[in-house]
Amino acid sequence: MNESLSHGKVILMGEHAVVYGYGAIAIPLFSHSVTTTVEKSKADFLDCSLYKGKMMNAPTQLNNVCEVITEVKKRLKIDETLKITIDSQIPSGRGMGSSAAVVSSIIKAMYHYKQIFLTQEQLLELVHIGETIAHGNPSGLDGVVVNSKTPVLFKRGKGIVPIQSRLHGYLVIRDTCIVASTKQAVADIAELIKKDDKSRDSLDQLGKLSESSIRLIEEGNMKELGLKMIQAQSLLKLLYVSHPLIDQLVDKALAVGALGAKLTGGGRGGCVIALCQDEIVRDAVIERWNDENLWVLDLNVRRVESRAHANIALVKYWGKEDEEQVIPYNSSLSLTLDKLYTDTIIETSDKDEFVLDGVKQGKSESEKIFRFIDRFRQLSQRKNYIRIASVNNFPTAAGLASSASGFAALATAANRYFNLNLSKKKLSEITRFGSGSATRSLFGGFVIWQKDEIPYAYEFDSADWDIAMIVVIINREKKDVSSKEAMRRTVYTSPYYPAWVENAQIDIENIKKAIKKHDFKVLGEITQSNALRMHASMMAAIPPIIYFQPQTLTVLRFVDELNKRGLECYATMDAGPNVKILTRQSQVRVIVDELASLIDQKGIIICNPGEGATILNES
Ligand code: 2P0
Repeated sequence: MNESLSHGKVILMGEHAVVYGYGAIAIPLFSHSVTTTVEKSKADFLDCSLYKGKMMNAPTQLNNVCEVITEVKKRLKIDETLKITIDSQIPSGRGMGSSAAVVSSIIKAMYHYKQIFLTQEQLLELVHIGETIAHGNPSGLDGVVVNSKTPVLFKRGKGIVPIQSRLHGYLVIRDTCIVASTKQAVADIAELIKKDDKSRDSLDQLGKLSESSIRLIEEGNMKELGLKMIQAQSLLKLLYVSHPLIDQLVDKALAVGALGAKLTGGGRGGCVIALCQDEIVRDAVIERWNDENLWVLDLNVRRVESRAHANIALVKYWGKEDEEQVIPYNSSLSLTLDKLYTDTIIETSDKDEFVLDGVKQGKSESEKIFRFIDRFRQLSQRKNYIRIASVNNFPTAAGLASSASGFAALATAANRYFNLNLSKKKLSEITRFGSGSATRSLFGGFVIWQKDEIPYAYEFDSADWDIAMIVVIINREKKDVSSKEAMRRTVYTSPYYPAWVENAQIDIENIKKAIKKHDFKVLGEITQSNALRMHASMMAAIPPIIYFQPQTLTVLRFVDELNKRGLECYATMDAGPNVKILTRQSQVRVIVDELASLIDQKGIIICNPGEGATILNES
């Protein structure tokens, strides 16, 4: 069985003005879709809400559907007879793109049935055949929007441009159930503007409102967009295309806090839309509009995918002055790595769920993640459930900074999903509650996590000089003492801890100078001694924390030996047995060849400086 989906559409701004060359903006109505299935059958058979029976006996309202099916059968050389089942949730005859969505879903399902690739051009051309039968002279707008993932701007004769929407909140749509002729409304306006300059002026203003709304949609400026909708409604009223019921519904929506409300489509009946910034206003509008013929379009992003790279500290963060507020004892400095990263998807769901590397996580892991997510929920006032799926392209929790890239990717996706638009600095202030080192993975190159009243991270240097890091994996298994617990134990029980903090503060100042001067020798020496001092402080804790394994020592001594032979390489380690070698891109090959006698090649990852966290895609 082959199933294909298309959705409805709603016009946000620009109806009527579009006839005079201005742009109109339409939004895909994801909440309302059509699904079509195609299967072999004894006769050509149609099954939809309007009709169930042989295609040859279908009523004339389905002429568009039958014509398109015949045309596709011809093009794809389908000789067998088919049963086509159409399940549409889009009300027909309401300007919501029902006919285009139905026809387009059928076309996609038939191509899928024949396993033939369908291009966008072929799809639109075939939809046009159906739309010409249904509407006479279609603009082509519906065919595009019912298959689009983004809002679109449509201009007569100029085609369609996608708009990257940052809108959030909800659009409530209410059917007045008054049937009106769009054709008549268009003709009446044409007469009106011939006689009356003021009407011409209203029409121009309407067109300009529509075009200036594009920027507001891209910026997610809901308030301004709402005001433009209110102005558009007044102008449409002046052009005599509103209706007393439309006016009443608009007033009711505005009275309960909608940011804007107006008719959509031809007017004099049809549908009304209200723009609502949150769930509270949405529900208030639904209550005031109290009707069965009412739909809600969720404008919020439904799926975001982000990527953040791991970072390795050259001056480490080890210990919290304030555990609850996650204030480190000292500032730290790291290098972001290009080859190690986490990809995270956040999507709207009917329950909270966290999946890591394809495995659904249990209560305690999930609770930690969702406590973090609740900070974003609180800021955005969006309370819906989400599914989080993260994939690390390297071993998790083995001292390779997976929590750093993990929480940085999660924070980046959440910032977008919850439409907060926080700057990276602000985002780093929240990210620390997931993991301190994750603040640094938001940025690329050399990054500092600055100790302060509210600690924050920033890019210190882009690292676009001859720098590389070789990651040597000695053990891929999850460590048995978490860094959080190891830090705490070191702070409370190690007599060397105060000396570590004092020294780290000196290291950070000196390493900054070395980076600015591109002094690789000093950079490497500080990196190596800082890591060993961190491990010395934790070995002195009670009970001791020993992340070293026999091979760790072998590699450390090997690096030391290479260094003595004149190669520029220095070792660092984190909360695990694996070793990272800071070196020059120009010396990587020699070092890796030398390492081959000690370490399996599969355990060696060659990294260059990496970029900051980014959004990979969204819909
Ligand atoms: C660092 N590490 O600077 C140090 C060096 C490991 C060794 O930061 O408790 O997972 O979640 O803030 O960030 C690892 O600790 O600790 C870490 P929390 P995190 O990279």
